[in-house]
Amino acid sequence: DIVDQIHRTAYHFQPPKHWINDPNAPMYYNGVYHLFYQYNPKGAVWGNIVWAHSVSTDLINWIPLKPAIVPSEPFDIKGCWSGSATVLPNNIPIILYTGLDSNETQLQNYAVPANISDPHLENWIKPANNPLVAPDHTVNRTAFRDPTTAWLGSDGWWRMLVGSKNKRRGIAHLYKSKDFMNWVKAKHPIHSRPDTGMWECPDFFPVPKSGENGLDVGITGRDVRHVLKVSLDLTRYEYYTIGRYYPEIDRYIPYDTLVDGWAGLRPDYGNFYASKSFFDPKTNRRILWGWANESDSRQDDVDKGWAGIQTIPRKVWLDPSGKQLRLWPVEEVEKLRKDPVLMENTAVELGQHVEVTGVTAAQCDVEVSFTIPSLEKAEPFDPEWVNAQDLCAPMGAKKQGGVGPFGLLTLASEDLEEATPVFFRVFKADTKYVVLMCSDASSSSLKEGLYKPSFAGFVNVDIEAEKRISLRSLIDHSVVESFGAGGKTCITSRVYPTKAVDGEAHLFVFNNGTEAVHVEKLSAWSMNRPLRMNN
Ligand code: DQQ
Repeated sequence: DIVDQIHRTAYHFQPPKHWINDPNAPMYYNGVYHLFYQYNPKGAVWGNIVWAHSVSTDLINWIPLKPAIVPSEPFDIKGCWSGSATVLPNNIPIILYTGLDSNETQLQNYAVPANISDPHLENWIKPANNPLVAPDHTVNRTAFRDPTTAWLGSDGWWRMLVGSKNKRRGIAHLYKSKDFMNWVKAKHPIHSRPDTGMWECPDFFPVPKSGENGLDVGITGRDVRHVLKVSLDLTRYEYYTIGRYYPEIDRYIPYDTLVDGWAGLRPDYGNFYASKSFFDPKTNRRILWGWANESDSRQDDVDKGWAGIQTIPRKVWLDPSGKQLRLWPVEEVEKLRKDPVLMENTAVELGQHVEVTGVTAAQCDVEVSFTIPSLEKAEPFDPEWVNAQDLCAPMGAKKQGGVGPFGLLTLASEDLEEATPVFFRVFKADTKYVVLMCSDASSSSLKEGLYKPSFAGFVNVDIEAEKRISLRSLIDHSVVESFGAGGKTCITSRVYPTKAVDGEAHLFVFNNGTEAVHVEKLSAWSMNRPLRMNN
């Protein structure tokens, strides 16, 4: 049977077939970007996990290599799970990963390149002194995984984190070593939190207090903040905090003004999991990769022959407020833009939808800034509304508002029966305005049996002072990755239109609020396919 491949992405990272999940050990080494990822070489469902490996010089075109790490030894015979790369001071990269032994005990292992002068680092060796770390009696042996990039303290000790839990307490264990080979568990975890469940794929990194540059791990100091991101197994969402890292006492302490738990800040409020960042010394950026799982059924995945994509890598830095991160697609993706179209100074009134013509709407990049002449008509905000996601379904694009909903109708059919609206809605609270951003898959497809969540997050902007807000969406057949207010709130949706496919897909600007909004400027580009994408 020829399976319909209309939902395969064009410029997102995908192998030709089979299942993928977490990005692993992203790194830049001697002029080459490496991406490893969890991969099932035998099918489109999770299982038989190996580390697939691709390389790139621009984060856009990717060359596939053979799997780098596959189950072969007693310490990883039941699976080679997630991990990270560390480039040692002598410029040798080393991978830390979780291996499952025959009892499915989770162990922390390492692998090194067989030939350091091979520019692709195709072959990896697992030395005989593995595993490096086995769970002691205080550690849950089946909840002990996903080692971070290690960092060297000024006291000469290496440190790494391993995700874990104790009953319902989420934990990031800290391990220390003088020689990278012998590791001891620190007296206490670097951080933990009750009632958050298993912390998968912890990511711990410094960010400068100001500016958009990144920092390599291990940098500390007065002008540096630290970020701890964890992936919550129980909710399948990620959250992060910003805080201070005190190497002398081996603790990370988040700012108490931030929520440390399920309701905390998220790098993405949609379908985005197991993310991992790395420092790119070529451009002084910190870059974050995340996995976007399918939202169709298991049978759909089997029929398609593939499942899972990596989102476009994002530059990450600290917002000048110090209160959240900002994320933005790496500028390399702009190399794929062609045939720009422009819309300027266009008023969009209540109930209007204005088509953006001249782009391949199923495969495009669109950036728009809206100005809002008046906030007078903003609907009242109920202080009980703490969870943004509860609001997006009842207050979708079709529910008329005051200021908003306004935004984009992505992957829309001509008759608008199918569309994934990405939009803002402004409310008036007691003393300030509250901005909600939604990416609503509920009417994305006429097909039944799909997961069609209404994802949402609040956007921390002073809309009263700015009177404008921006939105960017990267649209690629079955994925819409959106960035509100310059990357303050990001939402990724996976959608499977039946009518709004390829040449039948449309893009509109819409407003369903009584207050007219203005498109100050909208730029949209059709997107080329990379010349080389794992083929
Ligand atoms: N996926 C890996 C684990 C990790 C989980 C297994 C997160 O190492 O905890 O494929 O998606």
